[in-house]
Amino acid sequence: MTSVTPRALVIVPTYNERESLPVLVEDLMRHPHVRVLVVDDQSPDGTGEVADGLARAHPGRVDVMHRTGQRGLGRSYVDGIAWGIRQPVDVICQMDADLSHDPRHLPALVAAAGQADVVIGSRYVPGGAIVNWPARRRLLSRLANIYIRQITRLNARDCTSGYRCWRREALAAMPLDGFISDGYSFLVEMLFVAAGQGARIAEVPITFVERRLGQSKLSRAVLLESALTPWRLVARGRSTP
Ligand SMILES: Nc1nc2c(ncn2[C@@H]2O[C@H](COP(=O)(O)OP(=O)(O)OP(=O)(O)O)[C@@H](O)[C@H]2O)c(=O)[nH]1
Ligand SMILES: [Mg+2]
Repeated sequence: MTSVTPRALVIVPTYNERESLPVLVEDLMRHPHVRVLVVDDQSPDGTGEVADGLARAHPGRVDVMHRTGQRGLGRSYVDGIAWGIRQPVDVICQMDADLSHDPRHLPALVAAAGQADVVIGSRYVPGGAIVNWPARRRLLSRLANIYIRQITRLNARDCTSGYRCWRREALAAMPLDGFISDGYSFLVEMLFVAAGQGARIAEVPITFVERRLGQSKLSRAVLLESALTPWRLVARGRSTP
C-alpha cells in the first residue's frame, strides 16, 4: 500500500510574540510538507517584521498576513482560514505562537485527520498532559470544559484547545462569517458548528506547556465572553431551522 504524506498549512495567529515565533517556525520547518501562515494583528512589539524575516528565510513555505483594523483571535482565524482554504493543502492546522503547542505532536494530529474532519490536540484524553500550570489555572480549564460540554452537549474532552487539525474541505464548509464570538470562545464555536454539521471530531493527546516568553492576553472581557458563548450557541442552534 502506498501512502501519500498530507500537505499541511499551519495557521498561527500572533499578537506580541516576537520571542516565541522564530523558535516555533524553525521547529515547524523541520517537518516536511508543512507550510505556515502567520496572521499578525499589528503587534506593537514588531512580531510582524520578525514574521516577514522568517518568510524571507523560507520562501514558499512561510507566509505572513498583516491585519489592519480591529484585532482579535477569531477575526484573525477568519481571515487566515479564508486564505488557507484556497491553498493546495490537504489539512489546515491551528496553533498558538507561544510554544505551548509543541510541533512534535503535529504528525499525530495530521495522521488522525485521515479518519476525522477535525482533530483536537487534547490535554484531557489519556496520555495528554499540562506542564507548568498552577492549580488555579488547571481548575479553571477543567471547569470551563465541564461547563461547555454540559451546555453545548459537545462530546470532546478538550473543547478549548487551540491546537487542532482540520481536513481542508471540512474547514471550507464552515460559515465563519456568521460567527458570534471573537475571543477564545471562537474555538468553541468552531467545534459546535462543526459538530452540528455532522463533522467527525477526534482527539489525540498532547503535552501542553505554559508559555515561558511574552505575556498572556487572557483578559476579564475574554473570560466573560467565554462564559456567555455556550448559551448563545445553543440559543442560536435551536432557533436555526
Ligand atoms: N492575531 C491575533 N493573535 C492573537 C490575539 N490574541 C491572542 N493571539 C494569539 O493567540 C494565541 C493564544 O493566545 P495566548 O495569549 O497564548 O492565550 P492563552 O494561551 O489562552 O493564554 P496564555 O498562554 O496564558 O498566555 C497566541 O499565539 C497569541 O499571540 C489577537 O488579538 N490577534
Ligand atoms: Mg498561550
